[in-house]
Amino acid sequence: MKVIMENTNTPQRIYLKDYVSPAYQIEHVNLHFNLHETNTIVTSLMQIKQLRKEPLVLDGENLELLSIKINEELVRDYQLTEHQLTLKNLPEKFNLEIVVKINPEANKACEGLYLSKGIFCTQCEAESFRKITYFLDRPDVMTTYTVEIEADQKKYPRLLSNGDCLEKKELSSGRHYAKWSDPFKKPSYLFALVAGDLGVIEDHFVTVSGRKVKLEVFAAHGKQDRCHHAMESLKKSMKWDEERFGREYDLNQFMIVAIDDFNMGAMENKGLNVFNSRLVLADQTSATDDDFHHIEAVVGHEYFHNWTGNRITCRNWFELSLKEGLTVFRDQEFSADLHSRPVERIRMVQSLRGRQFPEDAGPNAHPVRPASCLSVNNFYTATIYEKGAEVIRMMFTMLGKQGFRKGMDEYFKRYDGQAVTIDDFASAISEANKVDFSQFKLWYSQAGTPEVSVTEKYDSTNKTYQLTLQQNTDLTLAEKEQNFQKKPFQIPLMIGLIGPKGEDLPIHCAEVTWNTDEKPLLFLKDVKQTFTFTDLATRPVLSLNRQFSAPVNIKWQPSQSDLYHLIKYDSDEFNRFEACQKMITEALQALIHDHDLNPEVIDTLGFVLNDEQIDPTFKSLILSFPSDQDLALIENEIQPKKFKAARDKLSQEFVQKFSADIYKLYKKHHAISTAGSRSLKNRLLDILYLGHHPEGLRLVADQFNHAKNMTESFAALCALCHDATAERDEALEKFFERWKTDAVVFNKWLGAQASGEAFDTFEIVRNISQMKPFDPQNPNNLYSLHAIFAQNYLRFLEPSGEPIRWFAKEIERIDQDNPQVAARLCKQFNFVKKFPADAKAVALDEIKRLLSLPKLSKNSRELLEKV
Ligand code: HT7
Ligand code: ZN
Repeated sequence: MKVIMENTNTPQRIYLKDYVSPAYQIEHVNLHFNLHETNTIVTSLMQIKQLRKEPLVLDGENLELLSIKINEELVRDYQLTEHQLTLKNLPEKFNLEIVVKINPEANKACEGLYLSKGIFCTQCEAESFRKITYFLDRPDVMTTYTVEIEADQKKYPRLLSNGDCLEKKELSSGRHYAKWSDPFKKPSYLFALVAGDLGVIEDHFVTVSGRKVKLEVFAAHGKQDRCHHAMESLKKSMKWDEERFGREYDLNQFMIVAIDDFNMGAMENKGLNVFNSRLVLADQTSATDDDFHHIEAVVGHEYFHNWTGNRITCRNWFELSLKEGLTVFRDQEFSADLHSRPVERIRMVQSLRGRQFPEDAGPNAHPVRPASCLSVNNFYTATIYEKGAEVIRMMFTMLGKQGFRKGMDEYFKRYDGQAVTIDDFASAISEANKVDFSQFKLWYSQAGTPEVSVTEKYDSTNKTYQLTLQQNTDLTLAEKEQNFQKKPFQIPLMIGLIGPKGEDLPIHCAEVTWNTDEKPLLFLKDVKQTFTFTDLATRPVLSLNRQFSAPVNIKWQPSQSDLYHLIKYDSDEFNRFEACQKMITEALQALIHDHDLNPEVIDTLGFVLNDEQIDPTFKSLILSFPSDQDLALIENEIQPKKFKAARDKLSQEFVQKFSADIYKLYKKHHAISTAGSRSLKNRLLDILYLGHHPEGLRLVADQFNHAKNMTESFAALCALCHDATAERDEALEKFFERWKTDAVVFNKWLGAQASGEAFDTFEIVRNISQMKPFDPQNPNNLYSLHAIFAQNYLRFLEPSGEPIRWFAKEIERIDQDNPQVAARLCKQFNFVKKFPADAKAVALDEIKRLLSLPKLSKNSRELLEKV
């Protein structure tokens, strides 16, 4: 045996172009777990086939190697480094047995096998199976698994793994045993094990071919009553995937387990999804309407991975968007089919603009298929997920629903059971529809958000309207360094022309393409193109990029009257929302730069407020004001006080002019118990409170004190946190007493305070972080307090720099235990260049200090190095 120590301080950059297929295939693996909190023994027995005559290099981290056997013979000749085990001179086929010891209790990273509140659980994506045993821990090595688990029967009555349970038995000395088998080949990142004392609810689903599938949702004892919404969402997902994509579930059982300590939202392990408990547990008293909606979408997302991710997986992690972009698209369509399509589209775009556009404009901009990275864990970005979904949505828009389904059927037919690439996906979709995607695929390799500038010319004599579109996409920092030449994108823009009465005018234009859903599309392929529309007796008002058909920024300066025309009449709800947001944003920008507020803006808001045709959820969205993050994206400097003053002024003017209408509408919807009415009345409550309505504070306090559900109570609590009043303190105390022992709801108490505008917010946040029941290692607590506070620019960017210093110290502490969570907090520095001068100087110093720490994780290092 030879042990070689690597230098772990210089993480290696990896490149997509260096991909080499595996030299060995693992045909089957049997894993045996002897579970003990501090010393678990893992025995793996792999049947291996050699594909190329090369040494076998297995991945492994934080493992204590106990023994290696080849064909039952002890092996002494091997090389061991901190991250790899190498075996040489191997036969073409052999059985390899490896025994290792691991310590789940000491594992605080929530990766590999760890303990969460006394429950053994695993998280293997992306590269953490190697923290469980030595393995070819890469997604293109797909294997069948059998899993044997032994544990103390009293402490761990449930022993779960992937697939179907084959056997259960009692062992001596209070231990017991279970054996699971998963007949489908899968990559190691989809392996899962859970052992613990859990409550469960059970149900079943009969698939389209008549198979009965047992469904189980597991959670801590006493929480079963909060699992029903997740179960219903699962059944809806199974049915929807059969109907919309012809995908039937393949195993005899499907399990969801809720865990309190989890780095992300959920994980699609084959047949055994592990969820962050905040995305499972919900009832009217503990969860908001948004939580219910989010749970349904994430249960769907993880379930849909069974086909897009598990049956067909990624060849390597650069291709992550193959499964994530596609599965986000599928979960978005699920929500749109179940609820209101326009409302869902607005929510998607708000999320894209709030998370992905800033990423694409910042130091960590990368293409949907990145070319290189330091840490694979940093791939889990809004670009891979949300922009990836937008790219698929553009295919869907170009081909129409039918054409896209044809392409998806072809994809499943060609690649089931394989690890493939984004190119493979694109070829299945395009070849099934006989279209050429060669230019379109640039969306995968070029980063940045394209800007499309609009010029219009109407000729009343010839009754023609000319639309000239020009595209530009700034180079990212990385692209500038590589002298990258960007090519024009193929941009599908759904279009409408609106007449003087608000009617959609007929479209006559040779260059328009009609998709199979009869929607008119313009394809902008060159840098600049002019499109001519004929037979227009009057000048039309343009409605471009309807449904947000392409993820671009439209640079267009319509006249005020055209903008108001769109707000009032556009038949495309998304563009109606868009026009109203444009009006509000421009009004705020005027105020930020000390210009006057145009009174017509307030009148138009009043028109929207009183429009009885508008559905309440849509009304609450159309009346929403841009956040600090939205303004940071379009302003050169973040000016938190000015941003707040502008928003407050707009609310005040609105309340002054429409006080009675807003109040009346609030009261009306307060009496209706639907999610739509709650969302509108909560928006109006905010406007009344921030707009200084004389009854504002009383209304908020009353709503809190008499809340019938969490949606009402949480909205009121958040509003109260904007001022240091006695009402705030009372409400916080009451909420705390009610929920302090609830691991999920406690996060709401944290989040409300972290997002508060009150002057003492930082002091409160810092105090909470040092007091029980705040758990300084729990990811949800850290996201709810630290991450939310860092987005609260008004209080985070205080000129003293104290909040930033505290935050950086916390990153340093967290990074030692849980690099994934620390890296997520590091992203809050992405906009450091736009911070106000004092805060910027402190932040840059702190970033430098963090980078000088020799033990800083590669996750955090990669992100901070770029800012
Ligand atoms: N595919 C899952 C990603 C995920 C993950 C990745 C890295 C570290 C921890 C993680 N937990 C879950 C979730 C999904 O996108 O469906
Ligand atoms: Zn996913």
